[in-house]
Amino acid sequence: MAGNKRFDPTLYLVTDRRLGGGRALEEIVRAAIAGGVSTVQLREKDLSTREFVALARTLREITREAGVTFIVNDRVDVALAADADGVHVGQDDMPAALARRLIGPDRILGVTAASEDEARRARADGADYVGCNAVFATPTKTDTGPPLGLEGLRRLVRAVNIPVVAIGGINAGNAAEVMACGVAGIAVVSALMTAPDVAAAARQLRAIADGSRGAAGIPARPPTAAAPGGAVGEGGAAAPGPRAVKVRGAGEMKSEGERAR
Ligand code: TZP
Ligand code: MG
Repeated sequence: MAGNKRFDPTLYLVTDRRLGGGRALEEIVRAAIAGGVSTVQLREKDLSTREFVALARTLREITREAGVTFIVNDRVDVALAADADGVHVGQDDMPAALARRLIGPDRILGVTAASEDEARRARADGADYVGCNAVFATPTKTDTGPPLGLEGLRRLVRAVNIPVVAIGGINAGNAAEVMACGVAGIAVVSALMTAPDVAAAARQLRAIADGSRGAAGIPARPPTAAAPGGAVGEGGAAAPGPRAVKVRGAGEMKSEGERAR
């Protein structure tokens, strides 16, 4: 059983096998974890269900051995079949409230949001974290709408009292300023999938993410829950150095007002 609601999104790898340059996805994921990736999301758009499940089960084993959170993109059924820690849905996927009912209270639900309204609705529907869509324009995903930019990202972070994970065009050159917006972590596809040395690239991004958390922008919130490595409570505006975010569980609901700054 998964149910790992205390998860660390600091450096969040979203996979895209097609960018791996012929390397096995398992090999890339292992290297990324060795370099410091804390959450892995399996994102597949053209596999059969059977192939998707098989690959998810393989990555489940790899991530479980490493103690890394494992999320499946889009597919609640595949997430359950692979005993993933959670599922991530977009605005055109399984509605978040239904996904929550299907996965139960203990698995992690991530929801993509492109606006403050979508982020608030995601939270109300049971999301544990929001993936912002997208900070910068990126060739990896071209249907994201206008990029949020750093100011839009800051507004989105302020809008909800659950962690926000930034995604879209993030690399070693901009990761620090993205983290400084108060996000709980950075999610990347190409910055790791295309890296010649995946472990080294992950190590570099992880160091930047750890070093620049809460450095500017939104003031840090004090930790409210203890966890190995130093956890923070709800909200992505983490104090410097935390390694785990305690996501909302039943009975832990807080009002949006508590996030007001
Ligand atoms: N969702 C929003 S942008 C994006 C996804 C999956 C792709 C991000 O890819 P990259 O290569 O990290 O810019
Ligand atoms: Mg989707």
